[in-house]
Amino acid sequence: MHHDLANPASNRCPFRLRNHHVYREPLTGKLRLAPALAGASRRPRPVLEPHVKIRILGSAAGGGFPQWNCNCANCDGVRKGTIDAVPRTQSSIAISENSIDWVLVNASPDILAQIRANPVLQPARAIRDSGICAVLLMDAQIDHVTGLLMLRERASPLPLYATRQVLAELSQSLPLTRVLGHYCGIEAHALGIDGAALTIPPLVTTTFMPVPLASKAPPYSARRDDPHPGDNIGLAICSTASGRRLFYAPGLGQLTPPVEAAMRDADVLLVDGTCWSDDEMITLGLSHKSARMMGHLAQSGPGGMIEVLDRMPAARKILIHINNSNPILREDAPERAVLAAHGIEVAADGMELAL
Ligand code: HKS
Ligand code: ZN
Ligand code: ZN
Repeated sequence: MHHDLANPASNRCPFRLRNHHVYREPLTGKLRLAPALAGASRRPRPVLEPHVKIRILGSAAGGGFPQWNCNCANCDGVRKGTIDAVPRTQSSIAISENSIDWVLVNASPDILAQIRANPVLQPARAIRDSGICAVLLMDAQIDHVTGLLMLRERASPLPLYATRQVLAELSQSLPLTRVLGHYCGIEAHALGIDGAALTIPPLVTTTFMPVPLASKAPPYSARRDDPHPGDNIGLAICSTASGRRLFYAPGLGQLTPPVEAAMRDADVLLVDGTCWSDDEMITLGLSHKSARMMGHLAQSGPGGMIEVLDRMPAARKILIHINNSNPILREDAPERAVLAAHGIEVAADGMELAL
């Protein structure tokens, strides 16, 4: 699938490199008439190919869909093929400007299947090679980091971008970086949460701005009950060529002012779709915890994600990190019709976005 922005918002990106000849109409990669000028005696204006591509490698929450140990109606139904739903791997996205070098955002336990399903990530240039040029981690959750172990055979140290807190977890409680030191090695880059944006080589027209989230360190962490800014981040990804932005937050429990601001600034929102209702997992007998207790804002109900998205100007609003228990996994569910009425989409593996 390839989706362009249907109705891009105005150019709000503070980075103005190379954008002097980029227009703000929908990006199609072809010459076209701007609607206001159609029929007028003006020459068509060139519209450039979108520079920044975002590939959704995985769209499910931890455990994937179906989840290995689950017999809920969704998991059972998708296994048997009796419901209108497609399987999904654990959430991860990849970002590229040239379709050759990709920054992986979160390394899911399903990374090998995701590489198999996305030929652009496969070796193309040398006897040993990968399209993955760097990995950025948004937290230290098992469903977001354990894929790092699968990248151990690479020939050079893996550039890894994460906050100091996340890097600390990965050298202490879950010491993946120490383990990987005996294989490819890690080239660690600490992400600041002071509102500064960074670039990740070899990408040059994409900036990444970490946004601190109010949430907790993972269950395994020694710091679980002592939360700090930097334990979890959202990510504002900006194409400096088009000025368009995406806000990515697969785990979002609370709307703090910086999150609200980043969401308002975004042309595309790719946010927490874990649960439809706050008590979903309790009602189904799957957990004793509500979505909120697990750091996830449910879609329905007062103050829920639908209400949040309703007040955002983004051209596209997409849910990701969808738990196996969520009724929106069924294409024909009434909950899906509710989302559609609010202009909200549901991510699927293989979906591609462009900025
Ligand atoms: C299931 C899981 C549910 C699930 C929960 C969370 C819990 C944890 C924490 C999550 C996720 C999937 N698939 N991470 O049993 O159905 O307490 O911090 O992030 O991906 S939240
Ligand atoms: Zn998760
Ligand atoms: Zn299930």
